[in-house]
Amino acid sequence: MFNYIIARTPCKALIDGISSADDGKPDYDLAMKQHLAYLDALRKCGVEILLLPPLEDYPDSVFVEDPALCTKHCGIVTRPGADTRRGEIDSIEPALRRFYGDKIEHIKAPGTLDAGDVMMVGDCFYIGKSARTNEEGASQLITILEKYGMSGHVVPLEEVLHLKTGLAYLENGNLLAAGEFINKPEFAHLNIIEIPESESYAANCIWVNGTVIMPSGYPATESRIRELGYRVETVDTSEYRKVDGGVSCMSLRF
Ligand code: CIR
Repeated sequence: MFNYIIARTPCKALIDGISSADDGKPDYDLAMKQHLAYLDALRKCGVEILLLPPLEDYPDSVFVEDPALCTKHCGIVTRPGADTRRGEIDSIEPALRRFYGDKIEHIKAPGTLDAGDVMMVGDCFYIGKSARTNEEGASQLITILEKYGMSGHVVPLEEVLHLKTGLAYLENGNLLAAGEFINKPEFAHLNIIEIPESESYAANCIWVNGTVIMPSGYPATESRIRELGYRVETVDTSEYRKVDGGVSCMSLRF
């Protein structure tokens, strides 16, 4: 069960967020509307939301998933791999302290880690080694997790930005997987739900207390998730997709 969500209102500079999508810049007004609808979908899942104010100096700061990792036992302030995002940690740490008190840990230089590369499966965390998360960042995270009785395992990735760009754990042993993740031996013990290439963006979903929140417009994926018995909430994330973001990136869930 998740009780809390941390999210951040998108700033106007979102239109200058890092992008590899080649799909134009986000429309800020539409992005705001989509963000409100996303928060509504979360509220329906019975969580309390802490909404942080926009940070104009950080175009990608709506993607709160990357500068922090929230576990059952501690909050971890990461060290984001992109220079333009590193300063986001200064304003996420006070938010974490409200929930975790002094149980706050940090990823330190030369480690880098975006928590979009970290997927929680119970007490075990899979850590993508990516363009944003380096070996040192991953190994620091494993040390922190072990200190609190949890574990971490590194998964190299090549094709996508973050581990959770192509994977979503829906609890109960069910894992949505797209592209390079479909056949990874690390996940062979889980029930893999294969996302077709044409819907690969929909692999980025979140499970929140029995409901799966997913992007709208991906009917094959949606029906597979429904067949598994989940309640589904769809949200339009078109403006976030333009800056490589999706459903998971816009919240911390714990
Ligand atoms: C970035 O490149 O950092 C942002 N434009 C997108 C971050 C997406 N975050 C995530 O997948 N956790």
